[in-house]
Amino acid sequence: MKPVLFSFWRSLAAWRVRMALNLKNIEFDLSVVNLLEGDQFKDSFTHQNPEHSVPVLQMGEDTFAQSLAIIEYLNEAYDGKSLLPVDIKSRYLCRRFSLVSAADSHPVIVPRVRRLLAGEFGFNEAQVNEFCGYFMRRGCEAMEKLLSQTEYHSFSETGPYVLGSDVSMADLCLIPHIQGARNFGVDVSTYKKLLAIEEALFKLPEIEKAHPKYHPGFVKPE
Ligand SMILES: N[C@@H](CCC(=O)N[C@@H](CS)C(=O)NCC(=O)O)C(=O)O
Repeated sequence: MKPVLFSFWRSLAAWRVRMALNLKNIEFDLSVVNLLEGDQFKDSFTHQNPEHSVPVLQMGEDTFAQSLAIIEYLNEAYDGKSLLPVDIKSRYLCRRFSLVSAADSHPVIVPRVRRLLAGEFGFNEAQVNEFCGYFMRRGCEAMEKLLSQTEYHSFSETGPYVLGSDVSMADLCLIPHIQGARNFGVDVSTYKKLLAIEEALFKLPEIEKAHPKYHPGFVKPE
């Protein structure tokens, strides 16, 4: 039986995992969890993940959650393209870059935070978007600056991705981050290094086919 990924088109974290599965050449089915309609709180989903969030990856009897933990698991359990570098300093750099988005920006822009801001703190839609845009912009700025620092910049001589010639978990965090920033009105045109990496990544079919626009239920942002 194929693995099932519980996913939503707008989820940045589920997007990371779709790209990882494609890069590892693992066929999977999608099960849509509509986060805007509250599917994450239904009993049928809650027993999969008590955090009420996607992605969740069902593989046989096993259930996996937390996108970066899933990516590392897939990397260790499956042959094929490595999603993290082998050299331990490069692995650290990969994780550090990934966490700028996955740990420091993305967690504060998710639906549960937006609901809280609007419901408990009276933010209107523009204020919620401004709040989210602020954190996504900070993430973009940090990633763009990191790429200029010697330890990251030296990779750029070997290839177009965050860590040079090999696509890594860092790229899987960068792509959804840029789109997430756009979704909240951030002008990303100043982040030239991020945009160049994004463009190179979308030339890969494994990356292209994971785009939310191919996801069931996709709604084109206005
Ligand atoms: N750290 C988790 C984040 C999971 C997460 O918060 N996912 C969001 C979508 S990107 C979600 O399902 N949110 C549901 C909600 O906020 O109600 C990961 O990387 O997997």
